[in-house]
Amino acid sequence: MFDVISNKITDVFRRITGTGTITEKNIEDALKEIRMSLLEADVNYKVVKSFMDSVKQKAMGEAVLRSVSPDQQFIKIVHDELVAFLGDTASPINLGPRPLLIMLIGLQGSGKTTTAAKLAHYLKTEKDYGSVLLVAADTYRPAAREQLETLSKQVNAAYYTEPHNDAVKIAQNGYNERGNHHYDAIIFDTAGRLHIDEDMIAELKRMKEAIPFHEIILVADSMLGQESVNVAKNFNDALGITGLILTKIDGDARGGAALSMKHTANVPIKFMGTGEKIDRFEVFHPERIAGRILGMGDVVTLVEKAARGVTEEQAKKTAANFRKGNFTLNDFLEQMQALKNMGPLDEMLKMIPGADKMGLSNVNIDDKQMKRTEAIILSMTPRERRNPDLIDPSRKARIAKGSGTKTEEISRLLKQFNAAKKMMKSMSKRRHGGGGLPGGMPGIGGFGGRPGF
Ligand SMILES: Nc1nc2c(ncn2[C@@H]2O[C@H](COP(=O)(O)OP(=O)(O)OP(=O)(O)O)[C@@H](O)[C@H]2O)c(=O)[nH]1
Ligand SMILES: [Mg+2]
Repeated sequence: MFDVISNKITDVFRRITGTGTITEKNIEDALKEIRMSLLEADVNYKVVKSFMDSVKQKAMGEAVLRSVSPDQQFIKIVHDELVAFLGDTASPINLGPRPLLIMLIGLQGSGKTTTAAKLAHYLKTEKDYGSVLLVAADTYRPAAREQLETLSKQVNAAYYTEPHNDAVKIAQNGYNERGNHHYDAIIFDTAGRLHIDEDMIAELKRMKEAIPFHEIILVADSMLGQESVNVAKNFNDALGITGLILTKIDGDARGGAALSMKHTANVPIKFMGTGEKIDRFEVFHPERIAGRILGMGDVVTLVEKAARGVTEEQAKKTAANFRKGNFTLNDFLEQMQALKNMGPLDEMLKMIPGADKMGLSNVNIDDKQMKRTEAIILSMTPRERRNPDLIDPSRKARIAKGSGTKTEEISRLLKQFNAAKKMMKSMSKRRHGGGGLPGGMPGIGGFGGRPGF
C-alpha cells in the first residue's frame, strides 16, 4: 500500500546520494519532491505541511551541510521525522485489565467484524489471553451476527448475542456474562453505517455509558481516501477513541489519508489488517513501517514471520535430518509450506533491506509454480517421498496424473531436489552442526537459488 510514497522518496534519496555534493538548493528540491509525493499519496495537506516544516527546519541547518556525510544526514532526518509522524513507538493494546473490554466502531464494511476475530486470535495466540468473548452488538445488518459467530468458531473464542434489535441491551448483557464465566477479554462488534449518522452515534454513546470500555478503537479502511480524516474527527469528537486499526493495507490504496487519521484524532495506530484471513494482522510498528516506506526494509518483521512460519520442533527435526544427510522430500515440502505460511512472497521481499537495489522488488515470484511443486510431492506415497529413487517412469506417470502436471516437471523437481541434497551434504560436512533453518533452501520451485531465501 505504501508503494506510491515509497517509490518517489526512494528516487529522491537515490538522486541526493548520487550528486556527491549537497547544497541548500538540492535539499530544497528534494524537500519539494517529498512534499509532492506525500500529497500524491493522499496525505492530508495540513499534515504534510506540519511534517515538511519540521523536516525543513532540521535539514536546512548548517549542521547538516557541514556534517561528514550530508546526504546520509538528510536521509536520517527524513526517516526520523517519518517515524515520529507515524507515532514513534508501537502502542498496541494496554494489556493490564481483565477482562479487557474493547469496543470496535467504524463505518460500514470497514472491517470491524473481521477485526474483532483477528484481535481475539492475536490476544489468544500471542498474548496469552486464554478465553476471549466476542459480543455481536450489530443488529443493523441482517447476517452480521452469524458472520461473527462463524468467525468466533474459527478462532476458538466464545460468542454472545441475543435475537432482538436492542444492540445496547445485547452489549450490556454480554458484559454481564463476565459474572458467569472467566473471560480475559471481551470484544464488542458494533454496527456500521455508510456515513456517520446520529442514530449510530447515539447507540454507541449509550453503549459507552453502559460499559466501562478500556479501548474504543476506530476500525478504518485504508482505501477511504481524504474522507477518512473527517471520519476520524467525527468519531473521536463523539466518542473519544483510544486508537485506530487500519484495514486492507494489502490493497493498492495510496494510504496517505489513512496515515493522516492518526494526527486528526491524535491517537496511535495500533494494528493493521493486511488481508482477509484471520492471521493477516500486524502490530503497527512506526519504525518498521518507516523503513518499508523509505525502501530500507523491515528485517525484524521478516524474522518474526519466519519464526511463526515453522514450529521449533519442525525446524529441529529438519535440521537433524539435514545433518544426517537424510533430507527427504517431506522436509522439502515442510520448508516450502513454512515459506508459504510467512505470507505472500512478494510482500516478504519488500522487507529485505536494499531489495529494490538488487532488483528484487520487481521479481516475479512464481506462487503458482510453488503450488505445482507442492501438488507433485503430495501426490507421492510416503515411501516415495522418503526414497525418491523408487520413482520409475510408471510411478512418474501416476504422480503426474494425480497432481495434474507433466512427467517432465516431476523429473525436473527430482533433479532439483537431488542437487539440493548433494549441496546440503557437502555443506553439512564442511560446517558440522548444520542448522540455519528455515531459509537457504536452494532451488525451491519458482525462485531457485536466489541468495537470502
Ligand atoms: N483484503 C482485506 N480485506 C479485509 C480486511 N479486513 C476486512 N476485509 C474484508 O472486508 C469486508 C468487510 O469486512 P467486515 O469485517 O464484514 O466489515 P464490517 O466493518 O464488520 O462491516 P459492517 O458490519 O457491514 O459494517 C470483508 O469481505 C472482509 O473479508 C483486510 O485487512 N484486508
Ligand atoms: Mg460487521
